[in-house]
Amino acid sequence: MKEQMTSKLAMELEDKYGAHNYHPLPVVLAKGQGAKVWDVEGKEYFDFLSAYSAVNQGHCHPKIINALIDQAKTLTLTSRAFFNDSLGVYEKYITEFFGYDKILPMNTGAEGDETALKLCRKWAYMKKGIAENQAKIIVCEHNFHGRTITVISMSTDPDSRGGFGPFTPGFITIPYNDLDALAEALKDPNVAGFLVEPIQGEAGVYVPQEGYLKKAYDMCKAKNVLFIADEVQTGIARTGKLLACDHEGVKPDILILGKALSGGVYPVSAVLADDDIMLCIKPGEHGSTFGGNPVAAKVAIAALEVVKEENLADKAEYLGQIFREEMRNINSDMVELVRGKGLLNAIVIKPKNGKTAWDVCVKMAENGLLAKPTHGHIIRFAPPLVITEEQLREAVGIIKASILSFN
Ligand code: IF1
Repeated sequence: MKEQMTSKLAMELEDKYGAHNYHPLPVVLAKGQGAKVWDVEGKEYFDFLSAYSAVNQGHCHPKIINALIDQAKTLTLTSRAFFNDSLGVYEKYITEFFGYDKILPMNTGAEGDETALKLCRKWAYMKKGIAENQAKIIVCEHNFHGRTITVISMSTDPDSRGGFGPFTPGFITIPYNDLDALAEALKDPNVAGFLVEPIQGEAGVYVPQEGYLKKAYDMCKAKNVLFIADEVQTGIARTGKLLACDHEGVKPDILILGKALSGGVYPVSAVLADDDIMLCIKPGEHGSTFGGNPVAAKVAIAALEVVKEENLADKAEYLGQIFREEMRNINSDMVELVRGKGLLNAIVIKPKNGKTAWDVCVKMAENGLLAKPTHGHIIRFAPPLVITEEQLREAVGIIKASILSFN
């Protein structure tokens, strides 16, 4: 007899049989639709994490789910040993959508970053004339680009990199949002690229000063260095524009996408670049079993069509203004700072009477809203972009009541 699933049982199973590489909030989800999720016992929540900005189009968006089902019943995986009738259609669609010559399709965000690093190094040796194995890539302190060994080799976070050495060489680390430090690092003739998050999500939604991205881009161009934007978390309308770089009119030389590229329905990532960069990788030099598979292709087309059809970027911009305004009006000294762009926002919590950001998140969960602290005292708020204004205002009420309950 199959045991009845309960939240308690689900957590026990994960504890006993799963690696302990996460510390989730004690909430067990069973259903999602739009901006809402439900736990095993049927309690309803506003989802204000959106799987770290992978569910921008809302949970189980019907258009994306139907694309998944239709293709899954037809042809799921061919490998790239052969052509198929979906990949080229997707490649045309996405390159025209973002304005690049070509895409290299992968699956996870980390694979997208790894692909961008390989592409940048190849370009350095083939086009910039840097000596083999001497290419350097500038990265920022407090970056987050994924969990693979080379990606954590760029990390400054002890939790991300501690105990996983030895690390991949060839990175120069500078402070984020510091153009003088970038100028200094760019003096090195072996620098091939600058990899940057337009907003540092994991670090706590750090929005750089106005003009930082444009100035950084111009400085890179002046030194024939590739500007590489990791928009895995900030892309796909999350910050109020299709890409966070669009706020400053910057077109990255290499663009990395992931997460909401599939609406949270399937692992899909992508690296976009023009021919003079992309064609540095020749047949057999890079790839992936699932990269660009027919299901990923059809799901990503549907996910991007939803972004356009439902005007998600403008919605994020409009609702984000309301959200930050409301957060700044909370009458509590626990709210130290509010920052963000579009519907990627965070509040910095000042502990009060021993209560921390974690306690606020537990209280919000009790009150029907899910969010999770990052780096201890920062709570990121990133609802699906399909949330309605009415739902957003209801959610703001929950956040306010939860924080004020500690007064
Ligand atoms: C986890 C963090 C966020 C990303 C950026 C690449 C990747 C990510 C800017 C890699 C992934 C995820 C990873 C996930 C939780 C989440 C996360 F808390 F880990 F740091 F969003 F901030 N570039 N971020 O944010 O993409 O390989 O995961 O598909 O590791 O728990 P991925």
